[in-house]
Amino acid sequence: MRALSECRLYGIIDLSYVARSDVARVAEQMVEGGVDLIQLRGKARSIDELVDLAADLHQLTTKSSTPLIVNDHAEIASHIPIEGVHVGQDDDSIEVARRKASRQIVVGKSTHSFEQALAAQREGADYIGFGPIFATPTKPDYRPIGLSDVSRVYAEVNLPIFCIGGINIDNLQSVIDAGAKRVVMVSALLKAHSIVDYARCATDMLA
Ligand code: 3NM
Repeated sequence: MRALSECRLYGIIDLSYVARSDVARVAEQMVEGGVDLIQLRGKARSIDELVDLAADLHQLTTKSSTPLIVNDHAEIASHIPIEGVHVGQDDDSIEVARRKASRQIVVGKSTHSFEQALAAQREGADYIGFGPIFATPTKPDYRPIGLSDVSRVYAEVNLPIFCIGGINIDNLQSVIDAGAKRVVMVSALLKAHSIVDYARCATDMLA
């Protein structure tokens, strides 16, 4: 499986943007465009539905060694050989997520400030999301944190750090210039006319 240290572009298949019937096609396009790791996110979905989707998706992602991360529910890892789980500040702790998975997996955590990023490192996260950098309809209740702490977080947190929130091709260079090496894109990628071309453009910029 691809190591996190090699991952630059993180794509999220968010079921509020992608119909269930379209999940496989979107994942294939992400892989073809060079997305390095993929998350399945279905906030209002049942665990059973997510287990089914993750099982199908994993058959596909494993062919290209693309790690598959599932949002929120670490217990899915005890049913399906997914590579990881992603938890938020109000979800399970890293320790509880690891226990629920009952095998060794990647555990990532959302952080929304420099202090939370340091705390996630102390807590034992394998990687962090850092944002929302810009305002985003995908996570509308969160205040954007902007770019000012990006270089500090990269300098002082010794984990793979993925900037997230409102990032698209038009503002990606500003995120890179602020010090980011890795980013997550959700709506920009999912709404792109060609996911393949959009992802290729982003991975070229991040190379
Ligand atoms: N987490 P888009 S921001 C899922 O800051 C998520 O932790 C965030 O979506 C965080 O690329 C976010 O469409 C939404 O803005 C990112």
